Amino acid sequence: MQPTMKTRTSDIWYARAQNVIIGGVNSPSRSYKAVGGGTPRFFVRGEGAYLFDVDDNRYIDYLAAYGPLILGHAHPKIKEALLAVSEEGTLFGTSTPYEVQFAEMLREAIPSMERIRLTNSGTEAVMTTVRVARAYTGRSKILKFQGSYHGHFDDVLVAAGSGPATLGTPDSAGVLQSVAQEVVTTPYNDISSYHRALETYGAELAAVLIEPIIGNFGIVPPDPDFIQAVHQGAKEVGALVIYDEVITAFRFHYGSVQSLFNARADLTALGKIIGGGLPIGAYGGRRDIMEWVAPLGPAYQAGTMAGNPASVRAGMATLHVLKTPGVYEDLTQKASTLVGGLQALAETYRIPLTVNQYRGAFSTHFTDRPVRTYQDADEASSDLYARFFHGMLERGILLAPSKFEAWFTMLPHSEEDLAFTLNAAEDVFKAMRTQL
Ligand code: KE4
Repeated sequence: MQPTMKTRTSDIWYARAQNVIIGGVNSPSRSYKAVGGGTPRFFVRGEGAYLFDVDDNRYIDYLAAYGPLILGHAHPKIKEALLAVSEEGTLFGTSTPYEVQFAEMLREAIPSMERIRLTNSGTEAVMTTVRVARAYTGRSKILKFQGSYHGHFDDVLVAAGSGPATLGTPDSAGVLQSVAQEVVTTPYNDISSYHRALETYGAELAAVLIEPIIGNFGIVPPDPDFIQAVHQGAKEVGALVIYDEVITAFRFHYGSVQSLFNARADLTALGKIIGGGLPIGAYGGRRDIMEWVAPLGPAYQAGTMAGNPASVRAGMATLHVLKTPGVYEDLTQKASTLVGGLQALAETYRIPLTVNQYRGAFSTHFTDRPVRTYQDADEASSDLYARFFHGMLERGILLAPSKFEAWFTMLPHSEEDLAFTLNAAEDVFKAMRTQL
């Protein structure tokens, strides 16, 4: 029986946090509300594949800060970059050579980004691609896929309407009905619904906004012909295609999903990994579209910290490490070891489990059915995920506190870490079996 972990100091910090930070967290994802509650652990140190909480418990980390920490924590090259920044100055409010070098690295990896602008978050990046698409096309509506998350700006905090290809309804208080009415939502991996939406709203569509490989209702790759249908349909109605690659860029290989799918987005939004653990976002695309952005054009976007030396130099350091041959094969191998082990254990202990993997990332859905759409992911058991999450946490494995997130491998995950993880999972499945 696993000794119960000491969490007293996290309890104290959580009580104190709730007196000043709303919900005690600076992002709702970090609360444990989606996994039946409990005290979010408070962490003070990361080292390679591990995080250490305020009670000095060690966790093997598969959250990877929701994706950015592909190199692991406190990587020497990141330390080096940030030491230089701390000595030379963190922010000038001016142009710097670093942001030029960084933007050139991004374009070299993602050629469809002919012109680029740096921002401070993925939300800002996606939000601006929507604004620029509306400016360029002169159209007001966007189409997004149900269950996808694109950040917290109004246009995308929109839930699916009643039917499969309908106008959205606000998915957050404070989002206006008039804003939601400009958003068409349709199920991912559903070509006929997509075509129906285009028939009804195509002439009004500025853009189709897609996570080309879903990362926000687990990892869900597109069906073989889906991506091609998305591009073809958008082209036929004169809408742009925006790839939200905040999760996917540099996650699966050195570049974007576009080169894996032999596709070319009109606009692309980036974030997470490219900042090396610092605040970052970037958007870019076709030169004729991007030239609508101020100061060249009338579409405005700005930011005090945009392109700041700290985020940019940490980002460049990260990309340089990710260029190392074999890096992505190694991440994929780690994920495959975990996926194979989890599937075998779920079978042994008769736990309903579907695992979706794409190279170095995967997601665990407590259902015995395939997960290809948001609805499939939503119907998977929240209760079983919550039990799994807490059971693994108690045993020193940190997963995302939501059944809709993914496991991310990191460079420093060792064979021993993977074996330790699978042993913990066996323990938890054993305990879950007795409660099923
Ligand atoms: P940020 O504004 O959080 O940097 O990026 C927003 C965003 C945009 N697009 C996609 C596909 C994203 O996944 C995200 C942010 N992802 C979430 C969780 N999957 C971040 C976690 C959080 O909000 O705390």
